[in-house]
Amino acid sequence: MAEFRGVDFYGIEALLSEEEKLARDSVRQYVEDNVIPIVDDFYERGEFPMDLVRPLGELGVFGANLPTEYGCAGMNNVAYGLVTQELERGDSGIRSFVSVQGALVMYPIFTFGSEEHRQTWLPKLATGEKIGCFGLTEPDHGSDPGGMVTRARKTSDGYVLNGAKAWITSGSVADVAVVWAKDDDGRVRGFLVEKGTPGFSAPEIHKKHSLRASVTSELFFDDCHIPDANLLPGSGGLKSPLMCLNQARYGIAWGGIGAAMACYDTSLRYALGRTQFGRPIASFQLQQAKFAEMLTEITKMQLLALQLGRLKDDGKVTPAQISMAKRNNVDWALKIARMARTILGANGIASEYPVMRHMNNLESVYTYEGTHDIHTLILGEAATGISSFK
Ligand code: TGC
Ligand code: FAD
Repeated sequence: MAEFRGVDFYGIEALLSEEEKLARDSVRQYVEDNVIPIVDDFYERGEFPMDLVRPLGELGVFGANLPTEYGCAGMNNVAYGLVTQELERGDSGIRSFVSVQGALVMYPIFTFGSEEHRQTWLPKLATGEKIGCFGLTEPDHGSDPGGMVTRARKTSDGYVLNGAKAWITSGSVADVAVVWAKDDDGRVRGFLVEKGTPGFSAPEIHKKHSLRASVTSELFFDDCHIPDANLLPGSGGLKSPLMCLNQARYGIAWGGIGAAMACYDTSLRYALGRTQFGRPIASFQLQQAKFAEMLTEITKMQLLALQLGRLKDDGKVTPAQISMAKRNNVDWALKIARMARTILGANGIASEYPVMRHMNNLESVYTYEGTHDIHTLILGEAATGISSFK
């Protein structure tokens, strides 16, 4: 099969710097050689490919937009976005692992941690020697994390955590969990909970139809004692975890482009090669309408993500702007995956092609990091000035 060259209908390539293209191309090649050939088997078995973690660390994708002084790649946000795009062209589960490690574990340690936290954790998380997870969602509090019931009770030398978190990516394989809990004053604080801490367990959730090449877990805290030193001192209020979500949602907005490109590319090659009624199915107007729609929407997704990245690099991006890109790009990635699946006919459900795997994965991506509905309401508030949550 010919090499994947990306989708660039609007000459967006010319808007990228050499460094940005280099970051994208090196990850694209890595994914082509090392992720795509194996990921479907892992997906079928319901396993995360752990052997990819250290090589991904060597590639510099973990916390890639954090500073080099902590062992990170120090990329700008556009380059980082292009990295997540290429990872998700492979599989949303691989991109999820990288998003959690960088945006949801390294970012809060960098932003709310002490200098000792940064020195201890960031270099090891950057190489993949250590793995992290992020516990915000609870069994009874998903879209409404402010209602969380996990508590951190102060003791003479630390805190005692009690509660549970649900649907936590990488939970069972993590060396450290960034856990959000309310203190005695009802204020949300972030804690580093290390694997093996008495009272802490992280059983894996099995039997998923989506993100099968990703570990998803519950986290339980049963009188789990956390030393004072493991409080993230700069954290305070629900705003702290929501700031982390901005970082992850940003990467997801780009990731959606990667999954959409994979589905577009697969279905176009298929339609050009598949003959019915004596002609390639790509020649039929009904199928051409699908390609016109896919190409247009991928181009819009790219423009949205690129300008979002430029705003982020200029320090001007707002959470609502990130919501718009996450909402739009994941929604369209899912629609494009469904369209691509129809073009492949019966082969669309076969694991020989990546389309249905992407489609199933995107159902999770549509829900996590703020559901499509929640981002609709965030944008509704940005437009009207009226919050529907209060
Ligand atoms: P609200 O009163 O609006 O806000 C509380 C405080 O936070 C501030 N704020 C933000 N700050 C930074 N970034 C944002 N995006 C922010 N959104 C709000 C806000 O200004 C306020 O600050 P202050 O100083 O006044 O205290 O909070 P609310 O309780 O009304 O909730 C608002 C809502 C619904 C938008 C929010 O809670 C929300 O986003 N819900 C969705 C939850 C969610 O996205 N969870 C994701 C869990 S992690 C995950 O899914 C990982 S997937 C992993 C993978 O990639 O594999
Ligand atoms: P609910 O909040 O119960 O929502 C159910 C439905 O109600 C949705 O359609 C929603 O849009 C709708 N709804 C809710 N509130 C409103 C409203 N005000 N108005 C209109 N409709 C509304 N969380 C983490 O903390 N860390 C992780 O690493 C993580 N990884 C995940 C991995 C996977 C594979 C999945 C599926 C989820 C993960 N999550 C993680 C959890 C994810 O963030 C939540 O699933 C998500 O925030 C939605 O919460 P919920 O599932 O409880 O749905």
